[in-house]
Amino acid sequence: MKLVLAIVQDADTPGLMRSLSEQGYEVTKLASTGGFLREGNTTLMIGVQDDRLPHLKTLVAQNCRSRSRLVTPSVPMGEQGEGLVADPVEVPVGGAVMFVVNVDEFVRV
Ligand code: 2BA
Repeated sequence: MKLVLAIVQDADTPGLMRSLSEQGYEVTKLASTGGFLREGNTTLMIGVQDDRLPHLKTLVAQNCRSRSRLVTPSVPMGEQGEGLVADPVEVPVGGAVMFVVNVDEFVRV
């Protein structure tokens, strides 16, 4: 068995959770925040049998699309405080980031 930690954008979460539920996956949803953009995202914990892992990856890929966000880099203060306005840069986000972890034991009591 594997534990998949899937970090997805909030906008993709409802559709992905619907697909996962329809396909019989069990999911726990956690509210999370990206360390770089400091924006909310969603982390899904999905316990899955090894043979279903490729199908799960396909579902995630189908439901999560890549977007870009504009970020204004912070610039260190200059001596005269001039020329410090940095242009926004585009940062790609997603589709999704997945960690796949081996599960030693799954217990339901
Ligand atoms: P954030 O940390 O908010 O990152 C959003 C996007 O910013 C990333 O998209 C990436 O394109 C870019 N980015 C992140 N760190 C950067 C840096 N130091 N310099 C330049 N650009 C940077 P994704 O790679 O699709 O990641 C989406 C979200 O997945 C991340 O949100 C974070 O919450 C999570 N994530 C990604 N890689 C991770 C990792 N190795 N460990 C833990 N969480 C991760």
